[in-house]
Amino acid sequence: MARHHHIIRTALAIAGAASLVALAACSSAPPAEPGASGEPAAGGGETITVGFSQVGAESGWRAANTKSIQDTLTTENGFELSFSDAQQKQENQISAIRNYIAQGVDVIAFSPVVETGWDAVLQEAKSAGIPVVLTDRAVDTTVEDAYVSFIGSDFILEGEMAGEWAAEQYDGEGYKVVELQGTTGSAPAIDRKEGFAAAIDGTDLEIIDSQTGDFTRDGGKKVMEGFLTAHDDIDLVFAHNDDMGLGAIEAIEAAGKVPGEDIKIITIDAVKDGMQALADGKINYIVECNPLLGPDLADVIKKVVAGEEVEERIVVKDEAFDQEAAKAALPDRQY
Ligand code: GZL
Repeated sequence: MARHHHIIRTALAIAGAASLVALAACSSAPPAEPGASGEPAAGGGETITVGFSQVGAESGWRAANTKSIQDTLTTENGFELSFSDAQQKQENQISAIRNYIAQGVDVIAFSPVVETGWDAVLQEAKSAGIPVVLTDRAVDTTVEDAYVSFIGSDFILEGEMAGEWAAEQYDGEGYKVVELQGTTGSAPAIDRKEGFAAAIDGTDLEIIDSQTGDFTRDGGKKVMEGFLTAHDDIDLVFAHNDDMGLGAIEAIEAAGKVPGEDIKIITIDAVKDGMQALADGKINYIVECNPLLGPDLADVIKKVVAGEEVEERIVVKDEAFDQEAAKAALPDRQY
């Protein structure tokens, strides 16, 4: 039976409004008036210019996330979107954000590839009076009120959901676990690792190896090949995303073992390819990470530009699926 974690939006309002006022107060430029770009938009409002810096195109999740943002921040919906793909390099994101500041966009949004190293560019956006919205991943910054809202899943909970299921299913069998970590220094990799470890603490599951596969299918395959060479007693793979889990399946099959049986697999994302492998019995459990952040982003941006209160933290709800639940859910999956 699928487990459902309905994490509802955390309310906050005041801090969001305060941060907006603080932004305006700290900046040298006057606060962006609604529709600063001036062109009329559909529905009578002003067109809102948005600069978005995306992590890259590393996984099925990222492709679905990009589609959601580009399908929502359209001209018809009142936006003029500038979109950049950083190919998973922080320096590319920083230069893209600087370009958006130079263009004088109304709002900047981005999914930070890693948690740290953003202070300078976030201060520059704040000084330019341009509100920043975070999607998907969090930042660790000393800049006060660096962003007006962060929209994304609770990655620690996702790791806990994966670990709790593993504990329920496999505790008492002396399972040896290998972990395919996401991008080093990224919020999902740090938090999913933390959540999973906490959930299996006190069981006899043991993580015997852990390495980054950088959230890619090829990375997962290469690291799993190394694990299979180094260890002959692997019982379970915990992969921080479906794509690395799918790469691990290739490596396990090439080694003459049966994924989902000889070596169990738990992943996070629940994108279509992962859900298909789950339905086919090659993966045993998937915790969802909903990539469809476009509508929430559009809503927050419109409110920010209109000077309305926004929730500082919007936690996206996630579900989880076992093999039976995947078979039932597959026909209706949007991604
Ligand atoms: C999670 C997102 C992660 C996905 C990966 O919100 O940042 O990055 O889990 C993606 O598939 O590469």
